[in-house]
Amino acid sequence: MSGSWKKTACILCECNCGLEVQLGGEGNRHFTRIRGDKAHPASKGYACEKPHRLDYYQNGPDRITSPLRRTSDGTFEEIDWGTAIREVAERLSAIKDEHGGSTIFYYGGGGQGNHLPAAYSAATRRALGSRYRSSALAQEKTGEFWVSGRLMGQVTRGDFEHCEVGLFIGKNPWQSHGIPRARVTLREMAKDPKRALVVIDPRKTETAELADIHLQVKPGTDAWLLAALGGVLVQEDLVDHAFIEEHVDGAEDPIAALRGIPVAEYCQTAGVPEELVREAARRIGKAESVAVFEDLGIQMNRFSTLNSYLNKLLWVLTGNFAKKGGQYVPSVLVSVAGNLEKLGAGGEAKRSPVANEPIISGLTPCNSIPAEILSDHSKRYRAMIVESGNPAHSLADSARMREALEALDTLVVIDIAMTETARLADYVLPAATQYEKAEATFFNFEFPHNYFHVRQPLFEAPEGPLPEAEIHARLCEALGAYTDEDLAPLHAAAAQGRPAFIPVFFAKVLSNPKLAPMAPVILYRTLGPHLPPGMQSAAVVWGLAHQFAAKFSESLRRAGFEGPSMVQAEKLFDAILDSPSGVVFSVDDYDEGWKRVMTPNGRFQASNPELLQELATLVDAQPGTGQSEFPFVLSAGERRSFTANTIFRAPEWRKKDPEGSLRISPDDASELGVQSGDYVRLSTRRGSVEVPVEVSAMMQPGHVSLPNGLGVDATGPEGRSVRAGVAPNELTSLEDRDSFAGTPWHKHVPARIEAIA
Ligand SMILES: Nc1nc2c(c(=O)[nH]1)N[C@H]1C(S)=C(S)[C@@H](COP(=O)(O)OP(=O)(O)OC[C@H]3O[C@@H](n4cnc5c(=O)[nH]c(N)nc54)[C@H](O)[C@@H]3O)O[C@H]1N2
Ligand SMILES: Nc1nc2c(c(=O)[nH]1)N[C@H]1C(S)=C(S)[C@@H](COP(=O)(O)OP(=O)(O)OC[C@H]3O[C@@H](n4cnc5c(=O)[nH]c(N)nc54)[C@H](O)[C@@H]3O)O[C@H]1N2
Ligand code: SF4
Ligand SMILES: [Mo]
Repeated sequence: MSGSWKKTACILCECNCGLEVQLGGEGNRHFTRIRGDKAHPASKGYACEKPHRLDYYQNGPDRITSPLRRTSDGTFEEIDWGTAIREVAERLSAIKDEHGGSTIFYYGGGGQGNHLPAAYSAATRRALGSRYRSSALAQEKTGEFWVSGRLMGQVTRGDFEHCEVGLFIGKNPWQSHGIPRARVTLREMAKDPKRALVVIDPRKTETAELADIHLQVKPGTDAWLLAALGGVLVQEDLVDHAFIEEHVDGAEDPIAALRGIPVAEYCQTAGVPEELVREAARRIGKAESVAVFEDLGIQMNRFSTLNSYLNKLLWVLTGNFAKKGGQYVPSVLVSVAGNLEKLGAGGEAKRSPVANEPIISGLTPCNSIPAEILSDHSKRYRAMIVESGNPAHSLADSARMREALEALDTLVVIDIAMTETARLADYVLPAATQYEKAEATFFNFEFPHNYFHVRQPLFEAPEGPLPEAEIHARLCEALGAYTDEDLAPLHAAAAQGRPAFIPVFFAKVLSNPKLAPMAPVILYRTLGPHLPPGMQSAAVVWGLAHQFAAKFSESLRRAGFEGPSMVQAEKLFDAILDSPSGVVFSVDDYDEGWKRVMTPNGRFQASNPELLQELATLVDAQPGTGQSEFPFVLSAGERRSFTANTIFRAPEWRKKDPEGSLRISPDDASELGVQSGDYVRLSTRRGSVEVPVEVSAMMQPGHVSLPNGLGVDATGPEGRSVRAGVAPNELTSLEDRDSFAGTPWHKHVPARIEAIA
């Protein structure tokens, strides 16, 4: 007998494809069948190979089922929730009283599919007076955010479904996805003779194999290549003068700089034939529409912020914005990039308290976190809350990161599993998994139709773990952020239904400076119990729906939600609760983009003097590692068929290559005298490991690549610790980072390789 299909979503990458699942096995607590959900508005039945292994997440090793407290001998003891919440609140309050709330640092807030914790933790952070925070975004996207903030006060995405030319720079969407139904979209682009797929990657990736033009750049030389592409656009007059005239200020500065680019010389530095670069530039310049996606290959590499700028110039100077197939600004429920308007002309980023590093989108650069802790500065970070993140594994220089985490007065970790970070904590608070509570992602970037999906829980949480909303509500209550009396009128109104609740919530909470910052947990406590069973954690989404309606009433109306904005918000929230496959909440016209450009005059501001200055330094800069001791460039953290950050801890989830081989070119392998499966010693300035190699025609000589997410310490079947593969950040350094955004150069780690006799 086959069971019934239940709807949910995949949590393994930002796409969050809709899934249908069947449950069974012991206690009915396992996934037995999984398939794509055809009713999901974005993925439409698509799913890659990874979600079929999701039972290794839901029933993975090292699940935490009780709050834990570190004892004096370094082991953990189980404590009850009452004790855990009271002690965490007391210890953090003491730090706040003595040193100020700004010394309490928050990291994380969600992975690829769970962003409600970020919404609820905002209340705890405010109750503590915490000011500094960070997340994985501050080791990949903040450089791009800074460039986009300066350019237009917004972040853009590309319309790959409709573009004539699709350009991927340091991005391998065949494996990493990042656009809906990636493999379908890529194949369509490749098949259509009128369209072109252009890929910039030093490897012949699965995406590059499909490409019409593959610019197989030498690792770390994208700045030269992108400058050359821009140079051809300007020098062959392929720019869109009418668009620039109408929409762009300050274009003359980058145009003058690009006019002076020695194209032939820069192509040679980048290792790409000049004719192919010219062909790509002409294809881009003449296309009806161009969509671009830059990702880790250039964002975690030398000149990363300059790369982002040069990439934006390609589509700004060719007028590929606010039209079908070009760049767009999605309407979002929550902006993961934060408010970028302040970065507009002359805007200054805030600075971190100890290392004085730029804070972009409110995030402390990940590579400066150890320096913010390991210091005797009075403003140093003394306590830290880590939620749904594993910085001891995922941030540069794990050894230094562990030292910093251990030096904190108090480390509190909220996770489902005993991670590398949790093992260093003073308190570990166990969370329900993403399939045991209502959850949602704020990676909603589609256009012209955008969608949102609150997933309904599939399982009851076991005795012990709690959803983050409950954890944060209890912490705020223990911190005395609000009282039962404060909530009494809200409880009474909520019992009468949402129409009665709205005015009371606005009057008692939003117009009360003490309670407004607590809005997320107050909604959870008061509105939450009146939501459908299991959906209490979705309460904060009601507030987001109201915020969205106030700002994007037209987009909502086009999506079918009519009426005044208050009514639209209520209809939207009902639709979210009633749509187990997700709901289209926003429909836009292409030219809507112009209303979303947040510069004072609504025009792009294309001149960026700091980055133009850096562009000028390329003439004298050298490609390569520049270190004869470390002649190889190691890209540490490649996305492969069976990698998913550290969401899975059980190595068996991987169907192939359980140890995560180091990919190496055939030439380098024969020079070293190694074959696939042989072990080599891989060394960098920070560490040295033994790893099996895979001789791969994808790789060019001098470039080697390790997968991401491996090397976690899981507990195996007999209680023994098992570690499969290399933890990439045992090999990376804090100093290897961008000078503007502080983002790490994980894809450009100087390395040495020796055969093992
Ligand atoms: N399967 C899988 N998918 C994932 C994830 C996962 O763990 N596994 N993680 C998700 C997350 S969090 C993210 S941020 C995205 C990241 O998605 P991607 O950025 O696509 O992933 P990577 O494989 O890290 O890097 C992309 C490419 O950069 C190339 N590269 C290396 N050096 C250079 C260089 O010098 N120049 C250029 N132009 N390219 C270079 C690599 O060869 C690689 O093909 O993936 C998401 N999707
Ligand atoms: N060298 C190198 N390092 C890299 C990268 C690279 O390419 N190279 N890539 C970087 C990138 S792009 C990213 S995004 C980061 C990712 O690294 P992190 O941001 O650290 O994220 P994850 O590894 O996904 O860890 C997510 C954590 O959330 C926990 N979790 C899962 N579900 C829940 C839940 O419902 N509630 C709670 N509270 N916890 C939950 C998991 O157990 C896990 O510990 O890694 C980065 N690190
Ligand atoms: S593309 Fe991403 S979200 Fe979709 S099924 Fe694959 S891993 Fe999951
Ligand atoms: Mo990421």
